[in-house]
Amino acid sequence: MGIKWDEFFVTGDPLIFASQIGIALTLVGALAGLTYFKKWNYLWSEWFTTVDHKKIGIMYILVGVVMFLRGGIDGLMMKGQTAVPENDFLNAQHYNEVFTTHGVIMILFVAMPLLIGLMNFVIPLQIGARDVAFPQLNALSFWLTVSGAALFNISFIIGGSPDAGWTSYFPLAGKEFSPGIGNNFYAVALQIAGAGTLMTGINFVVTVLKMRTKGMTLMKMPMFTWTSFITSIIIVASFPIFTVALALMTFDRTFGTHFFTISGGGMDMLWANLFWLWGHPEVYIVVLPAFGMLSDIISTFARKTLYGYKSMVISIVMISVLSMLVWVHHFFTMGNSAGVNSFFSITTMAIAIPTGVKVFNWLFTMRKGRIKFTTAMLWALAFVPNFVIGGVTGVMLAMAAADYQYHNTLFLVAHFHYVLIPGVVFPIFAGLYFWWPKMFGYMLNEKIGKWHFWLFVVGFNVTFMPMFFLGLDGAVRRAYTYSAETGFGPLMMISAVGSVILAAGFAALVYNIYWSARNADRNIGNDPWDARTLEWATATPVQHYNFASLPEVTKLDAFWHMKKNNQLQPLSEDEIEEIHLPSNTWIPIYMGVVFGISGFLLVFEWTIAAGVAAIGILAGLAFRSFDYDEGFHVHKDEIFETESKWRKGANKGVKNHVS
Ligand code: HEM
Ligand SMILES: [Cu+2]
Repeated sequence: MGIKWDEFFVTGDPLIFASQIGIALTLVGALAGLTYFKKWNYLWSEWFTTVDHKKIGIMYILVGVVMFLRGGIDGLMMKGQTAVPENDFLNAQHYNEVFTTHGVIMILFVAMPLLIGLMNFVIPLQIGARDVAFPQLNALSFWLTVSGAALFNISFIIGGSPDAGWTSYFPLAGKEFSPGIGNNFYAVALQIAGAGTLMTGINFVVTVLKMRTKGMTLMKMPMFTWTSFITSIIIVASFPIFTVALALMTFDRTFGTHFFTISGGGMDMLWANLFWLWGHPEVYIVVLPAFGMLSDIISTFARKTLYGYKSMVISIVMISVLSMLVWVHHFFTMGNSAGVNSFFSITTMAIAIPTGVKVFNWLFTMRKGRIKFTTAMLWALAFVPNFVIGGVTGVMLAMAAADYQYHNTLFLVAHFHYVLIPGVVFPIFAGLYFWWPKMFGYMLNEKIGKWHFWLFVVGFNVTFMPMFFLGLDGAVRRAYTYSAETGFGPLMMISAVGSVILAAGFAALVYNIYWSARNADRNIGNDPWDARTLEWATATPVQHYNFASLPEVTKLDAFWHMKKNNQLQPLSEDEIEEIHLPSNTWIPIYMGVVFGISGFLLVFEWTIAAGVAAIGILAGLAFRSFDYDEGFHVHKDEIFETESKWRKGANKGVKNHVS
């Protein structure tokens, strides 16, 4: 088996050629810049080898934002192609590749890293802990995610992109119909990133169960902690299914087995079932933490305890159980009996009940609250009506008989973007505006934030609303073009214009990050929003050991009550004890690199070389086993100095440029 060397680089497409040159130049520029400004040492010791959940969280967020650029450009290219009938900006093959990489990247390398990044940064602080349960494992999760993302992303310049959709259904995704190596990138890169995600799930289940500070019972946990906890359980339950499915895919494509090929005695529907047994819970994996962030943000800016806390928790648990029982709604039209379809119709519609409960809880939390219209709150407000459109069209799709009409049309594409963008992307933006001061010690600019908000929300609706009507008129998804007689032209054009507005909104965010990093006020105190949960009881930006002494919790919204009851005593010198923290380690990043190399070789089906490279993985495990590093201690005087410095300026009140 071998790949011809002349097929190694993707050639013949001017767009891709330009990107190749662009990427090469950027790489050379970045490497030269880092060397010239002597930043390697800093990067290595402060970031690449860190095991600090806060830094790992920030790196996840960086990956997510960069990948959003890539996934967004894919989206814009598709909208450009379909803006007018019979366009030839992208040909059929290129369009297939673009919607495949767009879908995979948006879900696995945008939504997941951004959410896991925020979880990483916030959850240990919210539960009053010094870190996650397994800090080294956390770093390994991150570097495997980077490794998978890097491998997946190079496919379009080296070897060729996967092109069988983000669902990669067999038989299309098999060797017979996709003989190139593009789909190997899907199988191998997602395997590596998935392993990282699974470890994150395990880590956060243990962290929430074992690391909560004194007094924080389960029913006193902030809602973001609750949803992250349940999400982690869903990860642990569902990711292994994907692991198995991808492994079988690799066997079929690379080693000639026939798990999914009918002619060889396998079953293509086995893939569809395994994929969606993971894929549907995956939707909740991205949406639940987002719900949790919104809950905390809404209660902060409505200045009220979350309405119906208990019903909220019950709803999340119900959603998590139901999420494992609905997967067949993704293929109502692929030959199930009426009985099977009815069962899955009903379970699917049942999800609307707990979800509806949550929507009413958010509305009641805001009712009679003195709402502060910060940018973070605007995202939360816009979430409600937009997400409801996604939810209601979801119930329409859940009716199996009706789905025969909607299936594989742009109606579906509009539906899931109305779920994923208001339900995941809006909350992530809300979370970034909300926690940015905790992460970096300054706020994102609220005025640019409002530009970001309005452009993005208007652009989003102009892009995706027409797709509902196009879909009802019969426009199919994943089609690279259509004839003028269909009459799709005008709505397609409106939708394309919308995507440009949307992109301008995203550009405003990027500009905001740049502007605020340079110009924002650094003197903002530790609690600029008058918030309610424990992460705001720390310094801004957070001191590396999080809490000098671990806080004790008596109520929900612990920090709020501490403030109201004046329990925020300054620490005295004799209350301070030495703090034990884990040391940095090179092993996680090393593992990311060897997994990446081994995966790359496997993608190219150089199996012996891949096996040899995998020895490097075993070596990493061995090093880890013999690593007796016991961590280090932060000394009392250092803690005392840090603490007195920020506490002097603490609780300056709300000095945040928000009127
Ligand atoms: C930001 C602006 C976005 C634009 C302009 C956009 C546009 C599109 C378009 C045009 C398609 C393909 C339609 C077709 O079937 O021909 C598509 C598919 C898809 N999008 Fe997006 N999208 C955006 C954001 C997102 C986000 C944030 C997510 C997920 C978090 C997402 C997930 C997906 C998925 C999973 C598919 C299906 C891919 C497939 O058919 O295999 N998109 N998008
Ligand atoms: Cu589903």
